[in-house]
Amino acid sequence: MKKHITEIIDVIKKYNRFVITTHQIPDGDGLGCETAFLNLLKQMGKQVYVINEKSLPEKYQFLPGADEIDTLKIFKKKNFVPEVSIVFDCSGAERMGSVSHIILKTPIVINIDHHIENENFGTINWVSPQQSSVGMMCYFLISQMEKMNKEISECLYTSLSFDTGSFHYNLTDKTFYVAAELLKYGINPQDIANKIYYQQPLKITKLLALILKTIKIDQGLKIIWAKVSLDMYKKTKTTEEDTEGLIDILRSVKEAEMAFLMKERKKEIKISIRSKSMYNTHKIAKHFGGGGHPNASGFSIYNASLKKSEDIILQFIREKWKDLLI
Ligand SMILES: [Mn+2]
Repeated sequence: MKKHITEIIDVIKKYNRFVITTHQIPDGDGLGCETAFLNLLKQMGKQVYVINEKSLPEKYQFLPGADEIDTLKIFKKKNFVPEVSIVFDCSGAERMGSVSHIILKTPIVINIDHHIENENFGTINWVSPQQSSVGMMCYFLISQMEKMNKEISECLYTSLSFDTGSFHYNLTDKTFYVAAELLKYGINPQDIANKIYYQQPLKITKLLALILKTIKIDQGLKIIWAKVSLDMYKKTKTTEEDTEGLIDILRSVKEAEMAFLMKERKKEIKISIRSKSMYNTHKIAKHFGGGGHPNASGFSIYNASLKKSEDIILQFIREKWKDLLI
């Protein structure tokens, strides 16, 4: 870890023009890291842009610097030629979406991630699967530089909170150590939790109502699942980004040890899986070419309907459930 941190700090000090990104559908961990680095690099007088494939989910607008996050379309008009790119929370380059075309062209690509299956697509690859969030890694780096401040702390606390399901899982003594260190900068953890978890626009609850109608459960295997169709997004004026976190409502069911949510895309079904302590979701995701962590993973099935995908997944789980236990 020390070697990577020193190497990355050297690059940050040496160069001046940076771009930052995370995975296509940005989440609290990725956005927290992006805004933390935006604040860090600006504080150091560097030129920096954050580019994401998809627009910012409304509830993350509170992050310091969030209003400066560009979509690819806006960034392209800027004629900015970056020297260094920094990619957070992406196991593979394709996870960035079309932003990857800009990122991979930069002379130096810094890949900072905590997914075990990371493909090391960067020129510097700092991959640390034992860390509960990439935000943790950013904390170690930025505190080493002695550049921590209240804004950065707020961003990184958001990463920690998001990737631990509001401090419910992926927890070690280090997670609480970093959280405690972050609080020293005067942030308000209750206020941040309210912003992340209790600022859901009504349309999302309406989407949830439609999703909940599709719930099915396998009582024997303790697995619950539900579906989201393109039609449901249309009816509620929502998009896939608005499904973030909804799967936790499925996981919260007493009778379930594992939950999956199937999201229809054009020619693709995107599946998110979450578990409590019985199942390792990563083993399922890996079988289908996806990735993640023991309690939270994702994968896609291509050119199949929601129904067909449901059959494929259930058949696999019912056959292999013994191998999937933690
Ligand atoms: Mn993450």
